[in-house]
Amino acid sequence: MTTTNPNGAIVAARMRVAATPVEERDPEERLDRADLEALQLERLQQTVHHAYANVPLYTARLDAAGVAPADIRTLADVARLPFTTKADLRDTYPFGMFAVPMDQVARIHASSGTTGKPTVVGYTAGDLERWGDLVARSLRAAGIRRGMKVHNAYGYGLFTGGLGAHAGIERLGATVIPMSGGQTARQAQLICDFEPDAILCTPSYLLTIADALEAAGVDPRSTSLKVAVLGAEPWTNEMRRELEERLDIDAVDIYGLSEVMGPGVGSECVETKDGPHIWEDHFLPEIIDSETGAPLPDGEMGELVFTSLTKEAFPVLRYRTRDLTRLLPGSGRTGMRRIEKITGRNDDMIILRGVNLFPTQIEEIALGIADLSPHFVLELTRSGRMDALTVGIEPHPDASAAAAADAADLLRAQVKERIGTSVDVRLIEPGHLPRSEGKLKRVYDLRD
Ligand code: DLL
Repeated sequence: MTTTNPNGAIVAARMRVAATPVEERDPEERLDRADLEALQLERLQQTVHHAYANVPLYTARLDAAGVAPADIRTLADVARLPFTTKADLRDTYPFGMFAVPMDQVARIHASSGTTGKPTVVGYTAGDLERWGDLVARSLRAAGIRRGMKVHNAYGYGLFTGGLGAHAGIERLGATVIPMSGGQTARQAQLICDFEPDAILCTPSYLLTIADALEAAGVDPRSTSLKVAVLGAEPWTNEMRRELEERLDIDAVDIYGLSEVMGPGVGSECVETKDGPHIWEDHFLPEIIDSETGAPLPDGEMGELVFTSLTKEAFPVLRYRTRDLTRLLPGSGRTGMRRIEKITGRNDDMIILRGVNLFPTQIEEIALGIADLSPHFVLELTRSGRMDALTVGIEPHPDASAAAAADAADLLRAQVKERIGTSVDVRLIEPGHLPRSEGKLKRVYDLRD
């Protein structure tokens, strides 16, 4: 059973786990807006001083902009600071933006990046402690408690997902099952044997695991799992509904990025499921116009930008995430603002004959058609000067050939109607598309 909440999110009518009672929340989660903003300002001032004094790139940038750390007198003054981008991390590869001597760096993570050098980030022991606390806060908001078993299928290693989630589970006092990604048949087996209450992985990987359970003759609804904390890639409320119904769980959204910390920059509350609350005591969010860089008011769509407020080894000033969303008032945690569920990144946007399209828009439409599966890829090709997009999609395994063909026609028609562009749809035999083991690659650009 699902219903739609006032924010348009599709939520389960019945929760499988309980919301966090107010008295079990961190004191910061209970701050009112004025006290939170006072804390943010104090921490912002410290961060700007620290970054200016210890990172040559920030010294040079602030000097060039004519801004001194002492000029930051209000939270709005953050807009006087220059932006930081992924290119800055690449240009200072590997450790040029660390703000503490190496003997204070307790851990390094890196993201592979699709092109060129990876981006490298560092943490002091204090940073790792705060990160563990924030992931614990995120998991608590998702309804996970001490005494529960948590199957962690985010990848361990340089990716922040595995080890970041791991520390939070331990910090919460729950039992961690450190699976990492991959070996999917074994994941399914251990879910049956160890009976975890919760699973942490990407939404696309949870689909793969559900398939593996079925392949092993296990009804995915019959496992011990009650809640999944899913993130690291864009996913829609339609995917939430699909996963909740398929596995009889609550599916909760966790957000983060390595440059800003890792998982747990923000997270949803299980009782509202209306977009991640940003843990604003540690990160100051802004929304800007991607084209002009101008700050936008709360409620308007734009690019999400973060300034860290407590990071020691790797402070970031106005880091441009390339994620597109808007800031909304808090709901489950009233003092902290939320972001609308992120369904697109600047980088993922396909411009097809003048129309902007995100892969999640296809996901949303495909999941509304019963005879289609959630497994699809997007292929961009060019013939002459015309770009074309083909949606390669597996029909639902139980659909007849005729039903699958009708479903493909319906997908084509709905994409045209709702997005305003023509695409080709190619049906692919069930089980033949590559399955996710982490972050799923959906778009294949075959244009030369
Ligand atoms: O993906 C950190 C993470 C791990 C978050 C596990 C949540 C769970 P990166 O590899 O640096 O870090 O990728 C960050 O992934 O800028 C978004 O584009 C995307 N992303 C992360 N979480 C979400 C989410 C980790 N909940 C990039 N919804 C971000 C949509 C997300 N996109």
